Amino acid sequence: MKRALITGITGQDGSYLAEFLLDKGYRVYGLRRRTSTPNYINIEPVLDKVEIIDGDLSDLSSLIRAMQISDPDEVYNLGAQSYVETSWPQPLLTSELTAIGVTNMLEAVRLIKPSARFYQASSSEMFGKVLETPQKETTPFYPRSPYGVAKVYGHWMTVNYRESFNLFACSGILFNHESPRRGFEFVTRKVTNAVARIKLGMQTELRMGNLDARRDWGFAGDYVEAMWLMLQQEKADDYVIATGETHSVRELLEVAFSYVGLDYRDYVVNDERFHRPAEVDLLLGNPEKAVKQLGWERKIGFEQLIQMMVDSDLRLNQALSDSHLKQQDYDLPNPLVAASWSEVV
Ligand code: GDR
Repeated sequence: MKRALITGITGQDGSYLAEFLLDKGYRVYGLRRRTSTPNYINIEPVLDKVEIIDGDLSDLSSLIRAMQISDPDEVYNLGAQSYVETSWPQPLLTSELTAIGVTNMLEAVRLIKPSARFYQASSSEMFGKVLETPQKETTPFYPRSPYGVAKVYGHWMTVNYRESFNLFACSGILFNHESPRRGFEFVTRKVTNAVARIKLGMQTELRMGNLDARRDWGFAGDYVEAMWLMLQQEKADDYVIATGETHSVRELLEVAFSYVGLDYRDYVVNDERFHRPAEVDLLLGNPEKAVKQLGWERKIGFEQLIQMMVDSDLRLNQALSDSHLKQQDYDLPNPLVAASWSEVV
């Protein structure tokens, strides 16, 4: 039985990957950072099937311990401070986890089990103020946030550990990928959740930032398969994972609101708080290398993805409204929330 260690297992990607690997018969270990109110909501359905190990990407000794306990064949480094906006007010924390955390994890692999295969969650944010469109593996980086800078560091460390120590280390340059499990602060989920709440009479307006930003949005469930495929190849390499389509935030609003018969212009309010100090205006990935070499393909398109998220948020908010829970209760380890959640997602 193959064994995998996932950092960031409680996040969107970690939870989809854990399910994917369990289906393939893996024994799955997940690194969990201690918080005063644990949030297992994404992995609730598989919590009894995965082994949780306490640890933190900023603490090398905890990663060494996690490697010793899990003795993994594959390590997926998905943990990070992953919200771009937070990286301006918290640049050092972002560097500590999103950049140095990668070196810590690579060191733990090198010291304890250098034969383990390593996946690094790199990001399209590394392309930032893009120097070429569409972006591919050879496109130079120009990050536009402390988060983007930290990801560039992690990416090059991964490449360097491959070239210096011969680790089987891959970097997946993933463009935005979303799902009903996306955190509420990210733009797709913020919109689909608001659409559901407005439709159900629980909210009257939606405060937004830059509507002209364009992103290449895919489905997270499709993207975790690409992570796994990278680690099954003969040779370690880096791959762009994207849909090859770009849409503006405005188009996202149109698709989400019109799906429930509403016009976004009646509800959306511009709010300076959600504009960023520096913006990434346009992302569009070219996934040709992954399609050819990994045989990877995305299954879910943009409209279908957004509609799936709106449907899920309608069910979730209806369940929460029926049980008189408030939106902030989502984050609490409340069994009722967990129950409604696993029913709807
Ligand atoms: P991003 O995702 O920064 O691309 O990074 P996000 O969904 O936060 O923003 C996408 C774009 O939408 C614009 N925008 C808003 N964004 C948010 N969050 N809230 C708003 O109200 C709003 N209004 C407009 C943003 O300015 C931006 O242009 C995500 C993260 O998952 C990273 O961790 C990952 O590496 C990349 O995707 C690939």
